[in-house]
Amino acid sequence: MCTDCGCSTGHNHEHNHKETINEDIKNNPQLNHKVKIIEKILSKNNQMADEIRAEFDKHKITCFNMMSSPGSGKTTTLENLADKLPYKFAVIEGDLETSKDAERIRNKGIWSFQLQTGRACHLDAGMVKHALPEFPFENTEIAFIENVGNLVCPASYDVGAHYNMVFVSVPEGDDKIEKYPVMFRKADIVIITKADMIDFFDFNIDYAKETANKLKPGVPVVLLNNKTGEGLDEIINWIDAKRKEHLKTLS
Ligand SMILES: Nc1nc2c(ncn2[C@@H]2O[C@H](COP(=O)(O)OP(=O)(O)OP(=O)(O)O)[C@@H](O)[C@H]2O)c(=O)[nH]1
Ligand SMILES: [Mg+2]
Repeated sequence: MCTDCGCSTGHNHEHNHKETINEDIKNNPQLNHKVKIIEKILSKNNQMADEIRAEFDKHKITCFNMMSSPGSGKTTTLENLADKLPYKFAVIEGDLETSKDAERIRNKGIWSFQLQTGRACHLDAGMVKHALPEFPFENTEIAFIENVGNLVCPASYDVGAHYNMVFVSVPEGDDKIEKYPVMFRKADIVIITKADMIDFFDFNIDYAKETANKLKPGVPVVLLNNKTGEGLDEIINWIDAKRKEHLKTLS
């Protein structure tokens, strides 16, 4: 898995190989040292993420972290939201290279800042901080952070958002939710994109809903067709509810 950032060490749940890993760490001073360093990095990241959230809170901005594997439809959903979401929003984009996604968002008349991570397979709070000096705090109600396309590592890094939106597309297969539990446990909403492809893939919606709810009881699962916009209103209603929920915590 990811050797750049050590994301793979985040084993905090039951696995049948858990004991082996713990024993390995205990008996291997080098591994033990590495785990301590990663814990320190994550704790520093969490502290920075809290600072980012506090900055958003100060300006009454609700922030959503969008995560999925590459190409699930995060940017396309943002483009469609630009036409319909009744809130002023801004977007922080994360990709290894290029500013393509930020350009797509700007083409819709929305402020966007591109973070290029180079080799890193996820955004972290330190990276997101780089976007803040230019962020239009005074003219924004909602911030979206589009994370690097990756169904594993972004789940381990708090980026200062209030809520997580996790996308999975029909062509990826209905087993992805179960196979990537760390990500789906973090989801406040699961959005199944490319619903127009359902007849071409053996994607069982009921099974996807069931597995999502096993990992995160009560999580809403929305089917989205970005070609027709079907499902977008449901997502907008959810964003609206979360926005109101967030504002209540500030008063
Ligand atoms: N058929 C169909 N295609 C879609 C849908 N949503 C997105 N796409 C297509 O899927 C491709 C990838 O979409 P993006 O929005 O760029 O995906 P992304 O998640 O932002 O990708 P990364 O930023 O690279 O991780 C594009 O060709 C979109 O047009 C959908 O609902 N149906
Ligand atoms: Mg994108």
